[in-house]
Amino acid sequence: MKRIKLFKVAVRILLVWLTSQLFAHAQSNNTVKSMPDYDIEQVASGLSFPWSLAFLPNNELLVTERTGHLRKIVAGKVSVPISGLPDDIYVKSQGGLLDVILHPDYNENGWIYLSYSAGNDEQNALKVMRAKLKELELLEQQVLFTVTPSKNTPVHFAGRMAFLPDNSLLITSGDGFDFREQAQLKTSLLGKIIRIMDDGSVPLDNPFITGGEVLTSSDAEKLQDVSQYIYSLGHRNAQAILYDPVRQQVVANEHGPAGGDEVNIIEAGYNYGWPVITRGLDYSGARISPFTRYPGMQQPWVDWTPSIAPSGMVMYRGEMFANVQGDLLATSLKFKQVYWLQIKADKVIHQSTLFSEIGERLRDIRVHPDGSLYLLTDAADGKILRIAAAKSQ
Ligand SMILES: [Ca+2]
Repeated sequence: MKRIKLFKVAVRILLVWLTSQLFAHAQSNNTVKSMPDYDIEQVASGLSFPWSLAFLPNNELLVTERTGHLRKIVAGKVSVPISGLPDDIYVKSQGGLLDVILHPDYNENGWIYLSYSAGNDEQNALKVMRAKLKELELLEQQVLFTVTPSKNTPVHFAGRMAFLPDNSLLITSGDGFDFREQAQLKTSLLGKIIRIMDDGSVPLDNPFITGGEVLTSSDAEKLQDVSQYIYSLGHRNAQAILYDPVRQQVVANEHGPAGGDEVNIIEAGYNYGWPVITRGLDYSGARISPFTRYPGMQQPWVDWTPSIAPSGMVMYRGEMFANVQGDLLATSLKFKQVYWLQIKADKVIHQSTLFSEIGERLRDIRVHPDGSLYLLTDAADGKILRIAAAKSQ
């Protein structure tokens, strides 16, 4: 009898211990973090569909307006348009002046990189240029890259850029909407992530380069082979791309059709599936593909079905919001808020939304060197908003 009682007690202790261990494990894996108190401050307004933002030294800002202007903002004052932009910028529907980023060695070399759609209704393409800024004038302009083939739709240009540690530049290129099958072709740069060096040359370790040989302008035929510029394929319309130096990862998001918006961890040479695999439907409700999986094609890291229409995205590495460290923040055009994707051990363990009180379509999010968040609203009277930890009382 005594032995049985002892056994029962032991089992009970073991069960209690196991339960506590399981509970602790669940807690440590799923601890949902919350945002501390914050203040939202308006930095600037009166911007025409602002698309992207870069932080210059001395707390000055550069902002692109999709409608074709680049402006500098000093102490909340918006400048007149900066001169020296190309004269072939194609402003229509989703096209116009798009991304702006600084070279990683900007303080030494002064290079500013811009993406834009160029051309006309019949023939247009995404281009990337660089230039140096002197007061309100762009100088030493160089067009570094033009997506081929050109297309005849005013949508799905993509156009986001991010530098890698070796000073190569990743560029997202959209599928042009009517040309989705080209996202799977290595002979087309539509529906791709493209990689060039900071001077526009071909990085010799690009995944589809032919034999790793150095190409010069005399190799005209080989230069026609656009596959050497491809970093990854099977993308629809990637509206954000970033490099996280801590996890040493490239992360991009993209718009699906109706459903099937995605976040992907981007690896050189991988195929992300569009339009062969998708969880989205055509806008008509028709099925685009019967497949959500296919051999040799990557599954999304995150799938947003129904769509949220993600736009800008950052991996937060600032100091101001310690709770958000190492997590993704993505703006949403459709739901007018920021999606906070909490990451643990390379897994998105929780999603929540922030800043819905702003109540406007959001185009971009950037982290200021001081750790505060800058948001761009997508409007004819667009604003720059700054979100900072609330000052202690
Ligand atoms: Ca995909």
